[in-house]
Amino acid sequence: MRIRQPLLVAALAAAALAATPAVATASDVRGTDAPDRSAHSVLSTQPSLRILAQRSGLKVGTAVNMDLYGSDAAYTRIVDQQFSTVTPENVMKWQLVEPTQGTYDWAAADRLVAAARDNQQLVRGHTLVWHSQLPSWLSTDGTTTTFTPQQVRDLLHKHVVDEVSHFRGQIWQWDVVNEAFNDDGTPRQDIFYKAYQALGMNGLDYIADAFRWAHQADPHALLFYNDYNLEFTGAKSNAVYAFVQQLQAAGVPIAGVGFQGHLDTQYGFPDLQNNLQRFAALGLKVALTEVDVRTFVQPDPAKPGSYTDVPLTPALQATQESYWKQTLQACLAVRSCISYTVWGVADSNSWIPGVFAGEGAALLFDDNLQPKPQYQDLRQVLWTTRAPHRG
Ligand code: 9MR
Repeated sequence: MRIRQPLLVAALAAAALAATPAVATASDVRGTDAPDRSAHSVLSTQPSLRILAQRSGLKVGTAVNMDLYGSDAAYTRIVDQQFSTVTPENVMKWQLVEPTQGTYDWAAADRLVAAARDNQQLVRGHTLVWHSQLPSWLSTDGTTTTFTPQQVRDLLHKHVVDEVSHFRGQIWQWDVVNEAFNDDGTPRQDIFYKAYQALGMNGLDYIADAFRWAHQADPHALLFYNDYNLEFTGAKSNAVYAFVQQLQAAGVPIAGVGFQGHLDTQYGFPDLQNNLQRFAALGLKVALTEVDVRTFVQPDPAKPGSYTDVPLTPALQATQESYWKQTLQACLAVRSCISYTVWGVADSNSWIPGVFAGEGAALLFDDNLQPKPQYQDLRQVLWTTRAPHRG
């Protein structure tokens, strides 16, 4: 599936960028006066992220919340208009597709895949094997299960084959295995690792199995290993770097590595481009798969104990914008970086406030689905960066 490139796109983009402010003002973005969610004047008059990204061949994506997609018109319009690839935020996870053992529910995921086809978007399948969001009949904590090791291996095989077969031919990239390593570089001791060890194998052999099974079920899908904190050079990034070389040496059909990109202004900007580059130098594709940039936000005076999605200081807002620009610039600079996906549309639907108290404002659109300066920053980067074209 390729997005057709209208001949006039570049000229239109230039004209529209010139005619509009490069960066929205704070009042454009966070105006509290009865926001009009229907108008979207900025969005409808400026070339979208997906149009601007055509210059480099980069796909720009978002995670999609299927409780909102199709029911919230403004949300749906942004997903359809701005992005050339979509990732289901939750609805392809094992817990959601097989809530009862042996009974599949593909409805929500099918709806997203169909919408993506209508909108000429590619789909990142997320995620086949993960210690979290497992169905409760299999494991309630990711580390213990009532099934025997051989049963776990058989269940994993069935799950991977059934899910990949169901979506065969419709998925561009699959996150086959997600977050298998700890920050110190050791393997995560989840039910899969423990089952394989108990069977007398290397605990990490479940990963090679999952890639091979997925490849048999859909030979054309690009199969990815996906994780967080790979952006920073350190124990985890080094461990994954060594491990994917073992997979390659063993002939495992791994096509790429996904760098989630959940950044926080308090930790400094990572050595991202070098890390993307060193994985790419192994002959792998790379992708930014879950980008968001959180920061400390202002308390909500109306609700004690709650927070707004307004950064605590203008300096933090500026740091966020700098991080957003740098993530995209790093991806654009590496020809094998084939997609750049943000983890959600608006601050109001982000996972961040639920997990990091006092932090938020992590996405490109505000609580009223109005574009933030970060959104304009990405457009500016796409327009001004000379990047190698990716096929
Ligand atoms: O954004 C997802 C959120 O809605 C879920 O509640 C959460 C469950 O752990 O998963 C979130 O997405 C995660 C992604 O699937 C894998 N990388 C980390 C993401 C944030 O937790």
